Amino acid sequence: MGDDGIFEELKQSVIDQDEEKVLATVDKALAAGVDARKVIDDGLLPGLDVIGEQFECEEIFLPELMQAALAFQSAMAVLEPKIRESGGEGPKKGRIVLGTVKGDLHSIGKNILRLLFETSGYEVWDLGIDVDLFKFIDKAKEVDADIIAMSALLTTTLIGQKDVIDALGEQGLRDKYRVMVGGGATTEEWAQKIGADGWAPSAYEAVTLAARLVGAQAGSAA
Ligand code: B12
Repeated sequence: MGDDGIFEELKQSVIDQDEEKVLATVDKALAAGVDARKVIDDGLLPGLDVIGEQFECEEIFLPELMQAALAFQSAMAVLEPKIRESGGEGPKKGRIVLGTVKGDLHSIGKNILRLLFETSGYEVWDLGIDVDLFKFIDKAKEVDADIIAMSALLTTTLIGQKDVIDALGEQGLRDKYRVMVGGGATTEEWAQKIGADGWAPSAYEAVTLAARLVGAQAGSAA
Protein backbone atom coordinates (compact mmCIF):
# COMPACT_ATOMS: atom_id res chain seq x y z
CA MET A 1 0.00 0.00 0.00
CA GLY A 2 1.28 3.48 -0.90
CA ASP A 3 1.71 6.15 1.79
CA ASP A 4 -1.44 7.97 0.74
CA GLY A 5 -3.52 4.85 1.40
CA ILE A 6 -2.38 4.52 4.99
CA PHE A 7 -2.91 8.24 5.73
CA GLU A 8 -6.40 8.07 4.26
CA GLU A 9 -7.08 5.00 6.40
CA LEU A 10 -5.82 6.76 9.56
CA LYS A 11 -7.98 9.79 8.80
CA GLN A 12 -11.05 7.65 8.15
CA SER A 13 -10.58 5.68 11.39
CA VAL A 14 -10.81 8.96 13.39
CA ILE A 15 -13.82 10.09 11.34
CA ASP A 16 -15.44 6.74 12.15
CA GLN A 17 -14.69 7.38 15.88
CA ASP A 18 -13.46 3.80 15.97
CA GLU A 19 -10.77 3.45 18.64
CA GLU A 20 -9.91 -0.15 17.73
CA LYS A 21 -9.51 0.74 14.09
CA VAL A 22 -7.43 3.83 14.98
CA LEU A 23 -5.05 1.70 17.07
CA ALA A 24 -4.83 -1.09 14.49
CA THR A 25 -4.11 1.41 11.69
CA VAL A 26 -1.51 3.23 13.78
CA ASP A 27 0.22 -0.14 14.39
CA LYS A 28 0.07 -0.90 10.69
CA ALA A 29 1.58 2.49 9.79
CA LEU A 30 4.39 2.15 12.35
CA ALA A 31 5.13 -1.41 11.17
CA ALA A 32 5.39 -0.05 7.62
CA GLY A 33 8.02 2.42 8.86
CA VAL A 34 5.91 5.59 8.78
CA ASP A 35 7.30 8.24 11.15
CA ALA A 36 5.13 8.76 14.25
CA ARG A 37 4.95 12.52 13.61
CA LYS A 38 3.60 11.91 10.12
CA VAL A 39 1.03 9.48 11.52
CA ILE A 40 -0.28 12.37 13.62
CA ASP A 41 0.06 15.23 11.13
CA ASP A 42 -0.92 13.56 7.87
CA GLY A 43 -3.35 10.94 9.18
CA LEU A 44 -4.99 11.54 12.55
CA LEU A 45 -5.21 15.35 12.71
CA PRO A 46 -6.93 15.69 9.30
CA GLY A 47 -9.49 13.20 10.65
CA LEU A 48 -10.06 15.37 13.72
CA ASP A 49 -10.55 18.41 11.46
CA VAL A 50 -13.35 16.60 9.62
CA ILE A 51 -14.90 15.69 12.98
CA GLY A 52 -14.82 19.40 13.93
CA GLU A 53 -16.57 20.33 10.68
CA GLN A 54 -19.21 17.61 11.12
CA PHE A 55 -19.84 18.84 14.67
CA GLU A 56 -20.21 22.42 13.47
CA CYS A 57 -22.75 21.34 10.80
CA GLU A 58 -24.60 19.26 13.40
CA GLU A 59 -23.96 16.05 11.46
CA ILE A 60 -22.56 14.64 14.69
CA PHE A 61 -23.06 15.66 18.34
CA LEU A 62 -21.06 15.83 21.56
CA PRO A 63 -20.90 12.06 22.29
CA GLU A 64 -19.41 11.42 18.82
CA LEU A 65 -17.03 14.35 19.20
CA MET A 66 -15.86 12.89 22.51
CA GLN A 67 -15.53 9.41 21.06
CA ALA A 68 -13.32 10.68 18.24
CA ALA A 69 -11.18 12.64 20.73
CA LEU A 70 -10.77 9.55 22.93
CA ALA A 71 -9.73 7.44 19.92
CA PHE A 72 -7.18 10.11 19.01
CA GLN A 73 -5.82 10.18 22.56
CA SER A 74 -5.39 6.38 22.66
CA ALA A 75 -3.29 6.67 19.51
CA MET A 76 -1.19 9.40 21.17
CA ALA A 77 -0.42 7.01 24.05
CA VAL A 78 1.24 4.72 21.49
CA LEU A 79 2.87 7.46 19.41
CA GLU A 80 4.24 9.66 22.19
CA PRO A 81 6.91 7.18 23.37
CA LYS A 82 8.06 6.74 19.74
CA ILE A 83 8.52 10.48 19.35
CA ARG A 84 10.29 10.75 22.71
CA GLU A 85 12.71 7.96 21.67
CA SER A 86 13.78 10.05 18.70
CA GLY A 87 14.21 13.27 20.73
CA GLY A 88 17.75 13.95 21.91
CA GLU A 89 18.93 14.69 25.45
CA GLY A 90 21.02 17.79 25.63
CA PRO A 91 21.49 21.04 27.47
CA LYS A 92 18.16 22.65 28.32
CA LYS A 93 17.26 25.55 26.07
CA GLY A 94 14.69 27.24 28.27
CA ARG A 95 11.82 26.96 30.72
CA ILE A 96 8.23 27.01 29.57
CA VAL A 97 5.03 27.21 31.59
CA LEU A 98 2.22 25.81 29.47
CA GLY A 99 -1.53 25.41 29.80
CA THR A 100 -4.98 25.75 28.28
CA VAL A 101 -6.76 28.85 29.55
CA LYS A 102 -9.59 29.14 32.05
CA GLY A 103 -12.90 27.55 30.99
CA ASP A 104 -11.31 25.57 28.15
CA LEU A 105 -10.99 21.79 28.40
CA HIS A 106 -9.23 21.12 25.07
CA SER A 107 -5.92 19.37 25.70
CA ILE A 108 -4.86 17.64 22.48
CA GLY A 109 -3.01 20.58 20.88
CA LYS A 110 -1.41 21.54 24.20
CA ASN A 111 -0.20 17.98 24.73
CA ILE A 112 1.39 17.87 21.27
CA LEU A 113 3.05 21.17 22.09
CA ARG A 114 4.46 19.80 25.37
CA LEU A 115 5.80 16.74 23.58
CA LEU A 116 7.57 18.78 20.91
CA PHE A 117 8.92 21.34 23.39
CA GLU A 118 10.30 18.56 25.60
CA THR A 119 11.82 16.61 22.74
CA SER A 120 13.36 19.86 21.46
CA GLY A 121 15.21 20.45 24.74
CA TYR A 122 12.89 22.67 26.80
CA GLU A 123 11.83 22.11 30.39
CA VAL A 124 8.04 22.27 30.51
CA TRP A 125 5.64 22.78 33.39
CA ASP A 126 2.29 21.67 32.01
CA LEU A 127 -0.49 23.15 34.16
CA GLY A 128 -3.15 21.21 32.25
CA ILE A 129 -6.52 22.56 31.15
CA ASP A 130 -8.89 25.18 32.59
CA VAL A 131 -5.94 27.09 34.06
CA ASP A 132 -6.64 30.16 36.15
CA LEU A 133 -4.64 33.25 35.19
CA PHE A 134 -2.84 33.47 38.55
CA LYS A 135 -1.74 29.85 38.25
CA PHE A 136 0.15 30.75 35.06
CA ILE A 137 1.80 33.70 36.76
CA ASP A 138 2.58 31.98 40.07
CA LYS A 139 4.15 28.99 38.33
CA ALA A 140 6.20 31.26 36.05
CA LYS A 141 7.55 33.06 39.14
CA GLU A 142 8.20 29.80 41.01
CA VAL A 143 10.23 28.15 38.24
CA ASP A 144 11.73 31.36 36.84
CA ALA A 145 10.21 30.65 33.44
CA ASP A 146 11.41 32.14 30.18
CA ILE A 147 8.12 31.65 28.37
CA ILE A 148 4.44 31.43 29.25
CA ALA A 149 2.57 29.51 26.51
CA MET A 150 -1.23 29.53 26.45
CA SER A 151 -3.61 27.51 24.34
CA ALA A 152 -7.27 28.42 23.61
CA LEU A 153 -9.72 26.59 21.35
CA LEU A 154 -12.95 28.43 22.07
CA THR A 155 -13.83 31.96 21.04
CA THR A 156 -15.39 32.32 24.49
CA THR A 157 -12.15 31.45 26.34
CA LEU A 158 -9.68 33.42 24.19
CA ILE A 159 -9.98 36.33 26.57
CA GLY A 160 -8.12 34.25 29.18
CA GLN A 161 -4.92 34.84 27.22
CA LYS A 162 -5.39 38.60 27.37
CA ASP A 163 -6.20 38.41 31.09
CA VAL A 164 -2.81 36.82 31.83
CA ILE A 165 -0.94 39.44 29.78
CA ASP A 166 -2.86 42.26 31.48
CA ALA A 167 -2.24 40.78 34.94
CA LEU A 168 1.49 40.48 34.20
CA GLY A 169 1.46 44.17 33.31
CA GLU A 170 -0.38 45.08 36.51
CA GLN A 171 2.20 43.18 38.57
CA GLY A 172 5.10 44.91 36.77
CA LEU A 173 6.18 41.55 35.31
CA ARG A 174 5.32 41.99 31.63
CA ASP A 175 8.97 42.28 30.53
CA LYS A 176 10.14 39.38 32.67
CA TYR A 177 8.44 36.65 30.59
CA ARG A 178 7.90 36.12 26.86
CA VAL A 179 4.28 35.22 26.21
CA MET A 180 3.19 33.04 23.29
CA VAL A 181 -0.38 32.22 22.40
CA GLY A 182 -2.00 29.71 20.06
CA GLY A 183 -4.75 27.15 19.60
CA GLY A 184 -7.59 26.75 17.13
CA ALA A 185 -9.45 29.92 18.08
CA THR A 186 -6.47 32.26 17.84
CA THR A 187 -4.98 34.28 14.99
CA GLU A 188 -1.84 36.30 14.55
CA GLU A 189 -3.95 39.47 14.64
CA TRP A 190 -5.40 38.43 17.99
CA ALA A 191 -1.91 37.81 19.37
CA GLN A 192 -0.80 41.26 18.25
CA LYS A 193 -3.94 42.90 19.58
CA ILE A 194 -3.45 41.55 23.10
CA GLY A 195 0.27 42.31 23.11
CA ALA A 196 1.61 38.73 23.06
CA ASP A 197 5.24 38.26 22.03
CA GLY A 198 4.41 35.57 19.51
CA TRP A 199 1.83 33.31 17.89
CA ALA A 200 2.19 30.12 15.89
CA PRO A 201 -0.33 28.08 13.89
CA SER A 202 1.21 24.70 14.69
CA ALA A 203 3.25 22.98 17.37
CA TYR A 204 6.25 22.75 15.02
CA GLU A 205 6.23 26.46 14.43
CA ALA A 206 5.76 27.01 18.16
CA VAL A 207 9.14 25.32 18.74
CA THR A 208 10.84 27.66 16.26
CA LEU A 209 9.06 30.58 17.90
CA ALA A 210 10.25 29.47 21.36
CA ALA A 211 13.86 29.44 20.14
CA ARG A 212 13.43 32.94 18.77
CA LEU A 213 11.80 34.21 21.99
CA VAL A 214 14.41 32.65 24.28
CA GLY A 215 17.11 34.18 22.07
CA ALA A 216 15.40 37.55 22.32
CA GLN A 217 15.11 37.14 26.09
CA ALA A 218 18.85 36.48 26.36
CA GLY A 219 19.47 39.47 24.08
CA SER A 220 17.36 41.84 26.17
CA ALA A 221 18.98 40.69 29.43
CA ALA A 222 22.47 41.42 28.05
C1 B12 B 1 -11.55 17.23 20.06
C2 B12 B 1 -12.46 18.39 20.30
C3 B12 B 1 -13.15 18.45 21.51
C4 B12 B 1 -12.90 17.45 22.65
C5 B12 B 1 -11.57 17.84 23.36
C6 B12 B 1 -10.87 16.65 23.96
C7 B12 B 1 -9.51 17.03 24.48
N1 B12 B 1 -9.07 16.30 25.49
O1 B12 B 1 -8.85 17.96 24.01
C8 B12 B 1 -14.17 17.64 23.54
C9 B12 B 1 -15.20 16.61 23.16
C10 B12 B 1 -13.94 17.57 25.06
C11 B12 B 1 -14.63 19.02 23.09
C12 B12 B 1 -15.51 19.78 23.82
C13 B12 B 1 -16.06 20.98 23.36
N2 B12 B 1 -15.86 21.54 22.16
CO1 B12 B 1 -14.51 20.99 20.98
N3 B12 B 1 -13.44 20.40 19.46
C14 B12 B 1 -12.64 19.39 19.29
C15 B12 B 1 -12.05 19.43 17.87
C16 B12 B 1 -12.79 18.41 17.00
C17 B12 B 1 -10.57 19.15 17.76
C18 B12 B 1 -9.67 20.04 18.64
C19 B12 B 1 -8.27 19.53 18.56
O2 B12 B 1 -7.78 18.87 19.46
N4 B12 B 1 -7.60 19.77 17.41
C20 B12 B 1 -6.27 19.24 17.14
C21 B12 B 1 -5.21 20.09 17.81
C22 B12 B 1 -3.83 19.49 17.52
O3 B12 B 1 -5.30 21.37 17.26
P1 B12 B 1 -5.11 22.70 18.14
O4 B12 B 1 -5.59 22.53 19.50
O5 B12 B 1 -5.60 23.86 17.34
O6 B12 B 1 -3.52 22.79 18.29
C23 B12 B 1 -2.58 23.00 17.26
C24 B12 B 1 -2.28 24.48 16.99
O7 B12 B 1 -3.40 25.32 17.18
C25 B12 B 1 -1.11 24.79 17.88
N5 B12 B 1 -1.36 25.23 19.26
C26 B12 B 1 -2.25 24.78 20.16
N6 B12 B 1 -2.10 25.40 21.32
C27 B12 B 1 -1.09 26.25 21.19
C28 B12 B 1 -0.51 27.13 22.09
C29 B12 B 1 0.55 27.94 21.68
C30 B12 B 1 1.17 28.87 22.66
C31 B12 B 1 1.01 27.89 20.34
C32 B12 B 1 2.10 28.78 19.90
C33 B12 B 1 0.44 27.00 19.43
C34 B12 B 1 -0.61 26.19 19.86
O8 B12 B 1 -0.41 23.56 17.95
C35 B12 B 1 -1.29 22.46 17.86
C36 B12 B 1 -0.65 21.36 17.07
O9 B12 B 1 -0.22 21.77 15.79
C37 B12 B 1 -12.33 20.91 17.47
C38 B12 B 1 -12.43 21.19 15.97
C39 B12 B 1 -11.10 21.57 15.39
N7 B12 B 1 -10.85 21.22 14.15
O10 B12 B 1 -10.28 22.21 16.03
C40 B12 B 1 -13.61 21.21 18.27
C41 B12 B 1 -13.93 22.65 18.67
C42 B12 B 1 -12.68 23.38 19.13
N8 B12 B 1 -14.84 22.45 19.80
C43 B12 B 1 -15.83 23.30 19.80
C44 B12 B 1 -16.86 23.33 20.79
C45 B12 B 1 -18.01 24.29 20.52
C46 B12 B 1 -16.81 22.52 21.93
C47 B12 B 1 -17.82 22.49 23.10
C48 B12 B 1 -18.32 23.88 23.56
C49 B12 B 1 -19.00 21.57 22.67
C50 B12 B 1 -20.15 21.53 23.64
N9 B12 B 1 -21.30 21.88 23.14
O11 B12 B 1 -20.01 21.18 24.79
C51 B12 B 1 -17.02 21.77 24.20
C52 B12 B 1 -16.23 22.77 25.07
C53 B12 B 1 -15.70 22.17 26.32
C54 B12 B 1 -14.77 23.17 27.00
N10 B12 B 1 -15.28 23.89 28.00
O12 B12 B 1 -13.64 23.31 26.61
C55 B12 B 1 -15.75 24.26 18.63
C56 B12 B 1 -15.29 25.64 19.08
C57 B12 B 1 -16.03 26.76 18.36
C58 B12 B 1 -15.44 28.07 18.74
N11 B12 B 1 -14.84 28.73 17.78
O13 B12 B 1 -15.52 28.52 19.86
C59 B12 B 1 -14.81 23.50 17.64
C60 B12 B 1 -13.95 24.42 16.74
C61 B12 B 1 -15.71 22.56 16.80
C62 B12 B 1 -16.57 23.31 15.82
N12 B12 B 1 -16.11 23.49 14.58
O14 B12 B 1 -17.64 23.75 16.17
N13 B12 B 1 -14.08 19.37 21.88
